[in-house]
Amino acid sequence: MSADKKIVKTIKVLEPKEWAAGVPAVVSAYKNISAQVGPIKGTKLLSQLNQIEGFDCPGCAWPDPLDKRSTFEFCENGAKAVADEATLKRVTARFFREHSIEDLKLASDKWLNQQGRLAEPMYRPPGESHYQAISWERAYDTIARHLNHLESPDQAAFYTSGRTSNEAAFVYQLFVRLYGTNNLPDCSNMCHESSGVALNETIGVGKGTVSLADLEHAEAIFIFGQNPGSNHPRMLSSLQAAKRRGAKIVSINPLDETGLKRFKNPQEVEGVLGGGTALRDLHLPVKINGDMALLKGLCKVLIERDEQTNNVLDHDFIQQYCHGFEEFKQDILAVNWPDIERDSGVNQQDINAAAEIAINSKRSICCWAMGMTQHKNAVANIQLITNFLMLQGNLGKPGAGVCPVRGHSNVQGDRTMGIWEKPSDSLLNTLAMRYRFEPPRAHGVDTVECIHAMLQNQVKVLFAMGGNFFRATPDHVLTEQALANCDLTVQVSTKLNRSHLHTGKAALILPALGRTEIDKQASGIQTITVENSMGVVQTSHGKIPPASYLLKSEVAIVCELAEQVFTPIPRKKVRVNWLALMADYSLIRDEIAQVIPGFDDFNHKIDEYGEFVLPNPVRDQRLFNTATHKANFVVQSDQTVALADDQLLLMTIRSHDQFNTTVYADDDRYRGIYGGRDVIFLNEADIARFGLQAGQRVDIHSHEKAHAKATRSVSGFQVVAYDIPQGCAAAYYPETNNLIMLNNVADKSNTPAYKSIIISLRPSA
Ligand SMILES: Nc1nc2c(c(=O)[nH]1)N[C@H]1C(S)=C(S)[C@@H](COP(=O)(O)OP(=O)(O)OC[C@H]3O[C@@H](n4cnc5c(=O)[nH]c(N)nc54)[C@H](O)[C@@H]3O)O[C@H]1N2
Ligand SMILES: Nc1nc2c(c(=O)[nH]1)N[C@H]1C(S)=C(S)[C@@H](COP(=O)(O)OP(=O)(O)OC[C@H]3O[C@@H](n4cnc5c(=O)[nH]c(N)nc54)[C@H](O)[C@@H]3O)O[C@H]1N2
Ligand SMILES: [Mo]
Repeated sequence: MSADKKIVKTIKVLEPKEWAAGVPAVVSAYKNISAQVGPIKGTKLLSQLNQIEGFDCPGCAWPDPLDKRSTFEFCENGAKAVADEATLKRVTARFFREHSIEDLKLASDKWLNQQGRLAEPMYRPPGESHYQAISWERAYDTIARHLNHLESPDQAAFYTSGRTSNEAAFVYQLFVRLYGTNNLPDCSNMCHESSGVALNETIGVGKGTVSLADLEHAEAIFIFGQNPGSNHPRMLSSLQAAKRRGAKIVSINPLDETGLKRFKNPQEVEGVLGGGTALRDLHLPVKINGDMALLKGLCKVLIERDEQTNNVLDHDFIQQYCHGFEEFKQDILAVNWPDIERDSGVNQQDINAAAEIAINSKRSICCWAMGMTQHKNAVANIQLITNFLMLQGNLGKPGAGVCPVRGHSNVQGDRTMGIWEKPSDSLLNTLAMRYRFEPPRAHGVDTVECIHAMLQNQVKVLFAMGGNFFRATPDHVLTEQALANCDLTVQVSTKLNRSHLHTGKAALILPALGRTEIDKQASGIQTITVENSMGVVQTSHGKIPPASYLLKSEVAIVCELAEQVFTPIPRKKVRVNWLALMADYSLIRDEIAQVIPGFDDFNHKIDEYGEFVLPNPVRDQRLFNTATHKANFVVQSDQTVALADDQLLLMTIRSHDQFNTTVYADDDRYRGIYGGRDVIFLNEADIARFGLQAGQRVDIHSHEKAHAKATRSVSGFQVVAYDIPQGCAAAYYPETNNLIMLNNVADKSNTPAYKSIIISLRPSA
């Protein structure tokens, strides 16, 4: 066995980089793909990435330009995602004979992923130490037997990660609801749920309101808690275009992320040879979770200036479209600068400078990602961002709006297709009418609730469509126990990960086709569709032969399973011809067109144009489908996390060489970290205050609240002195997930507060 057991070696720390992309990004893209599939096939694959007739990048959800796509419409990290999926290495039955599950638990996330593509269905019988090969028929039969023996359909839960296509997501939610439950937790519960909840309450739509064109026409762009240089690299091209048109860019982030400093566009000669484009005009080094105070400060400057000049706020917009302005104004005017400075960690002068940029802009956009959504008060954060924009009428006009930048490439589309534990009545009513059944009405469990339900033996079967449930969720101690309580856990996957090792009593691995692969069904080669972060629905065509003849598409897996599950109940089967849908995905799109608003003429639209834009009432008509029928100002009470003297607030973040729980390599080039991931970034003053030294190893302990005893810990993290506000710390996800308690979640959205963890440090033994 050669799984790389953990060896502690010194991690090399260099100065963070001053610019992003450029030649190193291109070199890294080609190096990665060549290493996995060879140079010729690699170059060919990259040339098909994000082209109209090619495949959609399985990386992030950043949109492709609608009109002018360059031949290099991909980024370094998109190339890594493609290379990772297209790898020539395979995990076969032999691999599982050679490695016991216990042994594999000792391997790193990186090593597990590097073993290659899962090539055949595998089964772990109860009590066995190894997985064994199983046929698809027997695998379906095993799942169907478990599902059909549960006392209630609510004893099963069906997770989704965000790579699943619209077609697969639609048949999946239909199957689950026909089976009888709304237990459809998804990765969104851990990601942008806070954005959805916040925006639904304030503006009546759970999605962003801007398009790529808006971004390029904005006069000011505020970027809160996002690291696009690593996680949405193609966004840098849009920011560059905006910059060249004279836009001002403000970054609000505890870290001065390299990607927002300066960008060398690898698609331009200037980007290869020249000095690149400076992006952010201003960086506000906010303390972790200091954004509410900062946003209140920004709103205060705008409101007070308007009292003097009467030309800052858009009074017509507020009058005609908004609700609750007076109360909001009084609340904002009541906050004082010493409190704002203390709670945000940013001084009044810098907040004034940012407000000045807003005041001088007629069209402003706010972008944000996980730095805003993964705190206890995440929903309040996002409502304040929205309210800040509303003050100047920055909703529903060109060049302005809210822009939550999504994570997984189809996480937004999966929601649109009905992957949601809290479905709307209108979706359920439409499903009821079209498929003539009474859908379950009670809301299902979200991701955190699912873990609680498994712990209490209320959920006994977990079926996961993609993702890495065990590793992505909080509190490994409890989550492992929760999964072990299940009678059966099923992972539909492309690559080996920890969720295949921490399982229920019995476990199945069902290997699926990836986005890059040709999907051939009875009627011929199939097209799938996805929806990007800006509400554009696009087609994707797999280009390479499947990694193994035993792989099945996610659509096929759902349809064949549904056939099997509903066989003893023919009444349910007749409503949907699963095998016909599986044979021809355009029939699924016909169903989607009947059920999901905005998809009329779905097949025709994609045949004709390849892509189309979904309606957005706020963007298109300034229509706010909220309880008040207006855009709501919301008064937020202050919520700072209290810390004891020996405690810090930890945010868990992504490196440049990972995709969520998939670790490609141990480097984080932009932040200057090489050869390891077990690091903790600290301010020099804190290092001195705790009597530590850079380079030393520490154990990290987490606490439920200030002064409380430690509950969880991880050990052997190398201290790195970094430009981060005092009292704050940063470390990589997922190595630190065990530190997050299951009940440390955001109000209203129930998203784990992955970026607000109270910790203390002790030197490692
Ligand atoms: N290559 C690559 N691409 C990806 C992913 C990946 O792992 N790798 N993941 C995908 C997914 S699912 C998602 S959700 C996105 C994630 O994209 P991001 O949200 O950019 O990812 P994170 O690394 O979690 O970074 C959060 C940023 O928020 C900052 N931050 C943390 N706490 C706070 C705070 O309290 N206030 C403020 N203002 N800032 C804060 C951090 O310093 C960091 O810059 O990327 C997607 N794209
Ligand atoms: N501490 C901490 N934890 C976090 C976060 C954080 O910032 N900090 N971020 C959270 C966020 S934003 C998210 S979105 C979640 C991510 O949670 P998940 O989406 O559950 O996790 P991923 O790591 O994206 O899942 C990777 C696995 O998906 C499978 N896979 C890849 N492509 C496909 C495909 O096309 N089909 C199928 N069936 N399987 C596929 C592969 O087997 C791979 O191992 O993690 C959350 N967890
Ligand atoms: Mo995400």
